[in-house]
Amino acid sequence: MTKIEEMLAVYFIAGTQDIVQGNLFSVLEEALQAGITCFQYREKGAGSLTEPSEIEETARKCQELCRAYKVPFLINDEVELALKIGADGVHVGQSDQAIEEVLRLFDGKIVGLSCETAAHVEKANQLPGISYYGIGPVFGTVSKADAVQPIGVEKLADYARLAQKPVVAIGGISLENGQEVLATGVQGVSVISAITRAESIEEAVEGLKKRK
Ligand code: TZP
Ligand code: MG
Repeated sequence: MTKIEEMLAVYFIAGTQDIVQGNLFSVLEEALQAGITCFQYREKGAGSLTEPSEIEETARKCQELCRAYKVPFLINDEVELALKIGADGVHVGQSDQAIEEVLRLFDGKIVGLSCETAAHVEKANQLPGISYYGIGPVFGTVSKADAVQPIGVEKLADYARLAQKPVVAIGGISLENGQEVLATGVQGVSVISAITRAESIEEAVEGLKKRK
């Protein structure tokens, strides 16, 4: 059993397109060794794989690595792939497959939903099956070309208060601003570039944990 709050602490997201050094598997393994608490495979945007068999093979390898470290393995958007390979769960956005349908398919598994507005959070609060909300982007991001305007930390704090589920913050979160983000009351931070572009993945993961 995964405790969702603990799983959200240092939540790493990546796909082929995010890798600037080494390869996805070496970066993921280093991040797992450093203590990430969740991994989401997100193959999306410029430079991502497009061949379904290659995506499946990559997903399975990432899943195997996560299993070895007992870290939950989620897939972004691709509900069918997540079901096919038996991922621990799925993360979807507001314009992906309808959340009600996703919840039916993933009964008993982890389902995360992206929320960008107070209205998104209020609507999500009506759906008890959702495991957690991903709220953001908090800051500008280099990792998502179609990201909406950043909401900033004040709105993040407002939305987190409104949320009846655990919250992970996303978007432009770094070693420099991570503690300020965590001080809003969110359960954790989800990052791409803070890990994929880190000089030291070990130091990045350590520095993104909430200081007591
Ligand atoms: N959704 C909102 S911002 C974002 C996603 C997937 C990208 C986060 O990447 P980074 O590099 O941590 O800003
Ligand atoms: Mg999506």
